[in-house]
Amino acid sequence: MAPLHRLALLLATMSLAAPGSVLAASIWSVESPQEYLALIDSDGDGRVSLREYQDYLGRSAREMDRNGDGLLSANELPPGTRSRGGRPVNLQRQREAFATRFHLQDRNGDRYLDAEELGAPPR
Ligand SMILES: [Ca+2]
Ligand SMILES: [Ca+2]
Repeated sequence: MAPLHRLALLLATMSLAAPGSVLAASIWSVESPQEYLALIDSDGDGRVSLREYQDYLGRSAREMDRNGDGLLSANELPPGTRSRGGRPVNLQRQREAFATRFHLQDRNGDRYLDAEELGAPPR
């Protein structure tokens, strides 16, 4: 598999419930890890911080949390999607899961992800 395919697969697998489907669509539209990095790198310094990573991956979930209680309940998820086991998606827990993934992807331990680290397969 090409690295980007693995990346898309990884992100689709790690994301919880509905936010993943939105994310997967945006991942498939980028051509290279460099483009993917540019999408996430909101301050434009050429590397992805944990904050940028969490903000990007959690963006669609935050938009869906209409009552702002930090949970995505069934009626806040798009029609046709279901949360795992019917339980609400906890956005804080989702952020923590993103952080765990971020640290795994940060192979050189400098607390930032470069394009190569972003495109690397999970270990
Ligand atoms: Ca950055
Ligand atoms: Ca790094």
